[in-house]
Amino acid sequence: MQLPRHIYRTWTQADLRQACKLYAVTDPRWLGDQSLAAAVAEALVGGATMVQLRDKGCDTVELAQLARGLAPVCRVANVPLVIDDDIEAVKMSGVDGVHVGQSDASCARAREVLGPDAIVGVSVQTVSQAKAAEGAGASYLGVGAVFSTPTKQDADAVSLVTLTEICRAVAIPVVAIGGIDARRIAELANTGIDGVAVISALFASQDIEAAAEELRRAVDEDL
Ligand code: TZP
Ligand code: MG
Repeated sequence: MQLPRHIYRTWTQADLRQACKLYAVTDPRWLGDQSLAAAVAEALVGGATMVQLRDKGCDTVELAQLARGLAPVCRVANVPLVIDDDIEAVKMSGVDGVHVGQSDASCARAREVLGPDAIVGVSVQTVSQAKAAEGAGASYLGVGAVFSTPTKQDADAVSLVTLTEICRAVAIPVVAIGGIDARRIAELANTGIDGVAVISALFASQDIEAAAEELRRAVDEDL
């Protein structure tokens, strides 16, 4: 049975700021013979604070199915779960929200379809995109790629100066993404970000739980 999101809980902006500390973005490439739920559970035990289901190879029904599998794991950890890029899959699965990029459905559209309590995250690369997303009802912003990354080779680069300007320009939480590992988190210390979003630093690791612990320690100590 699917538990509708509004019966489960909603996330305040203060909750979301905490949830943005260590944002785990999934990638099927690294799973091997481990299930997605098992990999995510390890990340959560290690200290991940939000999860995004991201799988460019799935259609809407498949994404909704995967999301239904992850939802109980995230709920036990009291961590929000959002889906990359697919508003319909969010509606079907009843998870907490969606993350949209600049070439996906608009933030305003996502907000309109999912309602005022849903989480709507938006990827931005400039101050004007950041202000527009906040004005359109974004819950948080993802900014990147702050470092180059093999995970998304076509990602636009965002300088740390622009990242800092974006953090100053908006009141909603901001997470940096792209090429971030525990060692590089200190480089982001004075930008004003609330946390980091990572794919390979977590899911390409042989020990996801230990990787999450190390990342979380760096976030808590360095940001
Ligand atoms: N958006 C900008 S960079 C990126 C996305 C989805 C990939 C981040 O992956 P990694 O492995 O943490 O560098
Ligand atoms: Mg997208």
